[in-house]
Amino acid sequence: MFPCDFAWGAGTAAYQIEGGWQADGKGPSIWDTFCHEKGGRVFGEQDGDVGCNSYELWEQDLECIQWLGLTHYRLSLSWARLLPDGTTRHVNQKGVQYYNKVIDDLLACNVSPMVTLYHFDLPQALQDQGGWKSSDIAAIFDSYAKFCFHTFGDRVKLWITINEPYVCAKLGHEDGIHAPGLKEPGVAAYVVGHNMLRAHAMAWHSYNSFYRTKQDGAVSLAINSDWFEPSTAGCTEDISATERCFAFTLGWFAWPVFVTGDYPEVMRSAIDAQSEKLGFRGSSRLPCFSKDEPAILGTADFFALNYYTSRMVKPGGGSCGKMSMKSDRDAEEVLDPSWPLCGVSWLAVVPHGLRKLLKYIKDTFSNPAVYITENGFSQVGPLQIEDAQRSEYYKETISEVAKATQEDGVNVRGYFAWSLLDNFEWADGFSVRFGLFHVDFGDVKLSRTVYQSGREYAKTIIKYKGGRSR
Ligand code: GBH
Repeated sequence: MFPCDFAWGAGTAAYQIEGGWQADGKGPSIWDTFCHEKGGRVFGEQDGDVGCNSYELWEQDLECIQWLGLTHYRLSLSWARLLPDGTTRHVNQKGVQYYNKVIDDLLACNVSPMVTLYHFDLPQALQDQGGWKSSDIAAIFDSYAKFCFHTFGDRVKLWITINEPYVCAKLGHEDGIHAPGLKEPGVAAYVVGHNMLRAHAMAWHSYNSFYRTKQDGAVSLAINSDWFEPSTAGCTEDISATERCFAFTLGWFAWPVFVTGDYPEVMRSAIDAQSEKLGFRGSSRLPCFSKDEPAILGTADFFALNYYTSRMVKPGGGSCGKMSMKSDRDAEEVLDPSWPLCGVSWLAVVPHGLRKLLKYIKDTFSNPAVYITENGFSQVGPLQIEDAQRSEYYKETISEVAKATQEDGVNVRGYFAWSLLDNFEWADGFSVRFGLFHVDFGDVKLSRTVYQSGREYAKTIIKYKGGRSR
């Protein structure tokens, strides 16, 4: 059903679980700043100061990982814990020790780490110099990446440079609902996305030139995408709106890396047309890649996909007369009434959307090796440890992945549930729970309790691994 070396994992991100925001010399990140601002934009003015306190309670997380029988664990490094001001001028040895212990403990338990270098938490010191909007950030990120490859790469074989550049760019710089909270619609997100691609590519080239021979690992970036379908099958307008949706999310990052070295033509022409309409003068809002810099094309050793949900698409949103990504894209996303919602309003449950998206990735990007680096279901409101519905959703989704592998011939190498633990869910604070383990945030011990969905996931792993013991 699944290849015997299939990766069965779960994921977390540093800011969402670690806490210890000032512990042992860690520098502040943009999420520390964003959460601490008065009249803040996070649910209940909550923050990740303590989170799941994984900085101190890592061993409990490891027990959860072992309990589930995972073969892989995806974690992210806190850049500001390792390099408090973001640069290699000053290394925080306590941070290095912490991640060394996590990685060594995992390997001692026969669990392979997949390590994300950047999951939304830029060192504040770098934000103060312009953050991802500054062109200098690419080289600074590259130094950080080299530092991590050098320090941890003897043991880490799967690397993700940047998690969801789409979310950082759009939610952080267009909508202002993620750190750094900027609202500069129609301009900043494209600049940020561009610099993230440059940063990713530089880091991949560094790995390729200086570390690959010795360390023999693989490097990619995690791209989030919904599955999109025309609202009315066969309707030409809906079909082209759907194309624009793909171009402005998945294509934005996947086209440069996997197909042409540049943005999708549909995206560029839509932005150009809208710029013209709005009387925009000056250089293109969607930057161009420089020939003097390392190539973007070919800078991924596998495809890393974060999939949560699906949408129907029709034209719309383009006539608001303002400069914004929405108006550039001119495509409206709608929900199919037959799709159940899970916890949060955006998460329509569409397991078969993942199968279709995987097939689309196979066909569009020349059959790459694919890791599903995130997929999951949330719970809000009263706590339900016996979360039968989430269990069911996981089961259905994994069976769609099986079909994609077996029937569609997609080269899926692994599946990572999001998330190992209930955690700080960004703008939603602790009000939304994505864990396979519940964390009791009301109790100082922050005790972890497995959900039914965690138990079922453990069983699924055993089933497919042919009786791996737990
Ligand atoms: C992931 O992004 C993140 O990588 C992860 O850290 C996070 O915990 C997980 O999602 C669960 O949320 O609120 O209507 O503006 C997934 C992609 C894109 C999904 C933005 C939520 C916000 C919709 N996300 N989207 S809305």
